Amino acid sequence: MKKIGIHKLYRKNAEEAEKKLFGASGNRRGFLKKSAVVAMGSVLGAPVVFGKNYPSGMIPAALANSSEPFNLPGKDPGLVVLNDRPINAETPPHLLNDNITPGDKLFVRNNGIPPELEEINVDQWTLTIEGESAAQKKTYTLAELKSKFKHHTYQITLECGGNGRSEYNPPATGNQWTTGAIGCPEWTGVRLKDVLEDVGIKDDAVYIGYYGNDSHISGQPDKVVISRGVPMEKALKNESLIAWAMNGEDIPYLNGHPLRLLFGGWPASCSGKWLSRIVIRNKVHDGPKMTGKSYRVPCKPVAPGTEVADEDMCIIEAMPVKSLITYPKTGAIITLGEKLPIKGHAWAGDTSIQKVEYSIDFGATWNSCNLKAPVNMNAWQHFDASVSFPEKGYYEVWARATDAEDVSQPMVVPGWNPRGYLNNACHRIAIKVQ
Ligand SMILES: Nc1nc2c(c(=O)[nH]1)N[C@H]1C(S)=C(S)[C@@H](COP(=O)(O)O)O[C@H]1N2
Ligand SMILES: [Mo]
Repeated sequence: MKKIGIHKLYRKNAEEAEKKLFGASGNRRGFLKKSAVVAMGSVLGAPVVFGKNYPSGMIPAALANSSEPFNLPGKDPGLVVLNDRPINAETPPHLLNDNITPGDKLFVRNNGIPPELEEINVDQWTLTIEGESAAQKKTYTLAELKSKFKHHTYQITLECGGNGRSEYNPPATGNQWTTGAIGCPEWTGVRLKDVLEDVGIKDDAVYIGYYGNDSHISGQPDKVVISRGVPMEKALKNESLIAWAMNGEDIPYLNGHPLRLLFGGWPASCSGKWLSRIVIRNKVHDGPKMTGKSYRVPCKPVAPGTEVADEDMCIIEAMPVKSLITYPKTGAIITLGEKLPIKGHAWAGDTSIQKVEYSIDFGATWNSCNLKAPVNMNAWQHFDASVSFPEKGYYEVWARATDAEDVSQPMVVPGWNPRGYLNNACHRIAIKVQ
C-alpha cells in the first residue's frame, strides 16, 4: 500500500463521521439545541456567538484541556507528564510557539529506561553497522563519525505516531497524548546514507533497523526496548540523519544524547535514541514494536472497536497532514474591536503544506492564513492570521491544513484504530471576546 493511499483512505473515512456531526454540505444536522447553547454559554461565562453551528458531540475547547506543571531534567516545567515509568511528557501548544523548538520544550517519549547519565561516556560511545545486507560489519566512534563524514543541519519534525490518541473512543491503551507529542528542532549530524555507503549496502537491502542503549522496563538485561526502522528509500534521503546535536548543543539527555537517528515526518518511533547499532536488513525489519499492532493501522479503515487481525495491519510510514495553533494560549480574552493575531505550525509527513485556513464559527466558513515555505524537507511550516470577531462572546478558533497532495485535516478524529495512531483532527482554541 502506498503511504499517501492510507491517509486518503482515512480522510474519506473521517468524512462520514463529519457528515454525522456537521451534516452534509453545510446542512448541519448535529448542532446543539438552543437551550443547550444557552446552557453552554453560562458554563463558559460568555454567550456562544456561533452556537447554532456547535456540533453536539464536541466538548468546548475551553473545557477540553487541563495541564499540570511538573519538572523533568532539562525540560520546561510546563510540560505535562503523562507517565513516569517510563517517562513520557508532552508540550502544551502555547509552549511550541517558537519556529525552532527549543530543547527544553521538546516532548519526551520513552518506552524503557534511559541509560544512566553517568554511564554515557561520549568519548567511548560507538555505533556499529551490520546486518545481512551490510557488506561488512563496521564500528565508528562518535569522534570518527564527526571527522569522517560531512556535517548537515536540518530542521526536522518529530511527531509520535500516537499523538492525539486521547481522543479515540473506545480508548486505546498507551500514553494519552493530546496534541503535544510534536516538535521541530534543528538537528546536526551526518547523513545516514553517507555512513551506510561507507559500510557498503548489498543489492538485496530493503530496510534498516536500530538499537539503542536504553533498558527494558522489566529489568531483563537482554530484552530490547524497541527496535524499529525504515525502508531503504527513506534511510537514503538527504534529511535522514545520525545526529549528535540539537539547536547547536548536545541533544538533551531524555531525547537521546549522545546520538540518535532522525527520520522527519515519519512516526518518531523510527528515530532511535541513544543509538548504538544499525542493522541493514534483507527483509522488513522485525524488531520489537515493528510487528503486531505496534505503529501499524488497519490497511482499510474499520468501525471503532473492531478486532483486526495482524495480517490486516499496515506499517505507518509518513504521518498525515496536521497543524497546531501555538499563539494565543487557549482561553485568551480580548476586547471587542481588537484583532487577534494567531500563529502556528503545519506539517505533513514527506510532503509540504499548500494552505492553512481558520474558522471562528465552528467550521461553517473558513478564511486563509499566511503560510511560509518550509526551510527544508521535513520541517514544519509557519502560519499566521489576524482574526476579527463580530460581537462579544465565546468563540473557538479552529485551524485546518491541506497538504500538497490535496489531503486536508478532518474536523473529527479520522479513523479509529486499535492503538490510537494518526489522529490529525483540527486543533482548536477557546477565545473570549468582551
Ligand atoms: N532507544 C529508544 N529510541 C526511541 C524510543 C525509545 O523508547 N527508545 N522511543 C521512540 C518513540 S515511540 C518516539 S515518539 C520518539 C520520541 O523522541 P523524543 O523522546 O526525543 O521526543 O523516540 C523514539 N526512539
Ligand atoms: Mo512514539
